Formats: sequence, C-alpha cells, structure tokens
Amino acid sequence: LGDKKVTVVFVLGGPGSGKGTQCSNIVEHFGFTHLSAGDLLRAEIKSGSENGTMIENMIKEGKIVPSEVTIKLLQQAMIKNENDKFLIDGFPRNEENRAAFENVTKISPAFVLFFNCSEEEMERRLLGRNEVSFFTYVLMFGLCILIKTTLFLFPTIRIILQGRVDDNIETIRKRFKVFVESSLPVIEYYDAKDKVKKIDAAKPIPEVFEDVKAIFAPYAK
Ligand code: UP5
Ligand code: MG
Repeated sequence: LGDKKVTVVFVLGGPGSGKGTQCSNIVEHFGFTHLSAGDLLRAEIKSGSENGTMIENMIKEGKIVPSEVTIKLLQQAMIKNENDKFLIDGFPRNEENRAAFENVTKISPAFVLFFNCSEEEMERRLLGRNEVSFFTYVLMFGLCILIKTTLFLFPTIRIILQGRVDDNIETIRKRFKVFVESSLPVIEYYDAKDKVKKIDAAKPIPEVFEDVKAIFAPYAK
C-alpha cells in the first residue's frame, strides 16, 4: 500500500451472522468502504481468472482459499480505492490468513467487530436466503411465459438470480465447522489484545445496527 495510511476494521462472525447486511449500514452512516473477501473471491470466479476454478471448488466445500489469493484481492481493492477507511468482511478466517495479512500489508486492525449468533439462527437465515432466490426464480419464469419472451432469455436471468452455491445444508454444515475450528481462534487472538467488540447478532437487523452505531460513533463523518 506504500505510504497510504489506512484504518481497517475486521468484521467477523459465522456464516449468516449478518456481516454483509451490517457492513452496508456502516458504509451508509460512517463513510467506510466495504470489502467482502467472499464477494471479491466470487467476482474473481466470474472474471474467468486462472484461479477461478480452484476458488469455486473451495467455496463449494466451505474451505478457506489460500491466503495469497485473498490478500492480493484485498490489497488491490484498497490501492484502487481513494478512501482510507475499510471494513474487511469475512477475513481473516484462520491464523495463517491473519499472520500473512499483517506481514504482507503491515496493517493491523483498529478493532474487530464480532457478530455473535447461534448456529440454529444462522442456518435459518442462510436457507432463507436461498428460498428468496428460488421464489424470484419461479416468479421470473412465470413472467417470461406471460410476456411471451421465448425462453431464450431464461438462462441469463437464471445466472443473475442464482443464489449462493454454498447456501445448501451440506455446505452450510461444513462452513460452521471451519468457522469453529479455524476462525474462532482468530477472534480469540484479537480478544487477548482487547481488540474485539462483540455484538449480539441474533437480534433483528435494526437493533443490531443500534449496537453497531454505538461502536462506530468515534468514526462519525
Ligand atoms: N439477516 C442478516 N441479519 C439478520 C438479522 N439480524 N435478523 C434476521 N435476518 C438477518 O445475512 C445472511 C442472511 O441473513 C441474509 O438473508 C440477511 O438478510 C439475513 P448476511 O448479511 O449475508 O450474513 P453474512 O454474515 O455476510 O453471511 P455470509 O453467508 O456472507 O457469510 P460467510 O462468512 O459464510 O460468507 P463469505 O462470503 O464471507 O465467504 C464464503 C466462502 O468464501 C467461505 O466459506 C470460504 O470458502 C471463502 N472465503 C475464503 O476462502 N477466504 C476468505 O477470506 C473469505 C471467504
Ligand atoms: Mg457476507
């Protein structure tokens, strides 16, 4: 990153704990730039990069993509963006991610926002997210027939509406296991340094954001 001084907040929590949802709120109110490691990896798959197939296979299995790949994407995104305040969502996911990021970028986070939520609730949310896209899918199918567009448009619509390949019960279980075994130790590491701000993420979205707001107050625009 050269001479650029940046403020970084790591946003961590289990799959479906609400990281992405709350990051959007923080962006709106506090002028941070949201970098979701998962979104960057999914964009890399779509771009047809040489690593695409490897990344896709790892995401389908709920495994953690090698640090070099993710760190490069995060670094590029931070260099490209004018902003100096970043929310890094869903990274670091294991000790190796954490150590490599600090070594390569020399950045340590201002703090770590940790969304704490039960697996039961997270599972409900993730399965619900796929249901929504399935519903939209059926709706679009009906619409296609209704307006008599021959179904040639349908494959395109299907790609646009496709839910996440990892929001099925088998992969969700794998993601939970990886979270407990590999990602929780990262939160413990930062907790020992007094850097973790833990949020009860089981509450409704606006209530969670009230708690988030209190934490970000010093960063008000
Ligand atoms: N929702 C949100 N908040 C709610 C609330 N308070 N009450 C009720 N509903 C709520 O939310 C999930 C769903 O819940 C949404 O429908 C939302 O409306 C609802 P979201 O905000 O999307 O939760 P989030 O925590 O962002 O869940 P996500 O599924 O994105 O978490 P993951 O950590 O699993 O996904 P991520 O994209 O970070 O990673 C995916 C995969 O990429 C990983 O499994 C891994 O294979 C790979 N990866 C790496 O290898 N390395 C990385 O560094 C990052 C990712
Ligand atoms: Mg997310």
